[in-house]
Amino acid sequence: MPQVDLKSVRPYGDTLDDGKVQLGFTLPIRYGPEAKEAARQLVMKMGFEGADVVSAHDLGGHFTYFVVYGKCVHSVDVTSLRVPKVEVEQMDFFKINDLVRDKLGRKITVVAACTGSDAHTVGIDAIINMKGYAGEYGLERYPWFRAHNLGAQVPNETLVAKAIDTDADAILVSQVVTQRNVHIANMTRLVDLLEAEGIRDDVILVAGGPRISHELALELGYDAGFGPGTLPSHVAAYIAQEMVRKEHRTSPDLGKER
Ligand code: B12
Repeated sequence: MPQVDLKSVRPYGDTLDDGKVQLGFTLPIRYGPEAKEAARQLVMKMGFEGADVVSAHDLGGHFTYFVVYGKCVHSVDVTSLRVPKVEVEQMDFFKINDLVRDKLGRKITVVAACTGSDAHTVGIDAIINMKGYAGEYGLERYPWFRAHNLGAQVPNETLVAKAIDTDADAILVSQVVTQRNVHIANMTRLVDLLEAEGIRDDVILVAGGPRISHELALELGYDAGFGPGTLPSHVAAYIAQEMVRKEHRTSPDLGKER
């Protein structure tokens, strides 16, 4: 392993600290020498040194796609970073179910949906559906979870009504489309509705999607946010552990001997 200075980390191209990066982007101009020069100049203006257009593809009409190499002159102090992340002990399917059985002694009910105008269900299905994702079962397969997946384009009102109807412990929201910050408005509206119903503090509120971070979720009044690459067990472990924490807060004796 190379000796990395964590106080000054730069991109690694061919050698440590050479700062080399690769950028890919499209310009709305016709393919040709001028287009390549435009891409090169743009990358220099971004602050990279030694910009080199290594590939330019005619996309047809007035569009050209570029791959440009450049040297980044900046570095980052990794030791100073504090990134909010979901605090959870990673557990597998079996340990999670054992925890719920032993410490709660009842099933955890979750309701999930892809809300608003968003129709991208693949992400929430990956977490909830029986067949699961990336070699893991989804929450429907967990014997100590009761999972309701409401699907795509679910109005916030419908999700809240289902949560009340099922006496849900957790609400899981997927937001994939972020154009014009539609996800912010949509996620905020859900919190408002839960507060209006007086049940915000009764549920664990979880958001997820490719552009959702834990930090954003916290800012919007959620308990946790999960981004790309999330596995069902990450979510199940978080909900199970949070449920146990909650139960202990409200009745300290509960679950100890079970
Ligand atoms: C498949 C797809 C579609 C399909 C969706 C089919 C379906 N049933 O889901 C169809 C063709 C319908 C579609 C339509 C559109 N799409 Co589309 N689509 C995609 C695509 C190619 C893949 C998304 C996907 O399935 N990813 C795989 C899953 C497994 O990943 P994931 O969603 O990130 O989920 C993981 C995590 O994020 C997390 N997670 C997700 N949700 C949740 C929820 C919880 C609670 C938790 C804990 C975790 C969690 O866990 C998952 C597993 O790890 C993406 C581009 C891309 N490559 O990502 C564009 C993309 C998402 N689509 C996009 C757009 C713009 C659209 C349209 C608006 C296009 C149009 N003009 O009509 C429409 C909108 C339709 C609508 N009303 O929502 C944009 C969104 C841009 C943006 N930032 O807003 C993308 C990024 C494409 C792009 N580069 O422009 N799309």
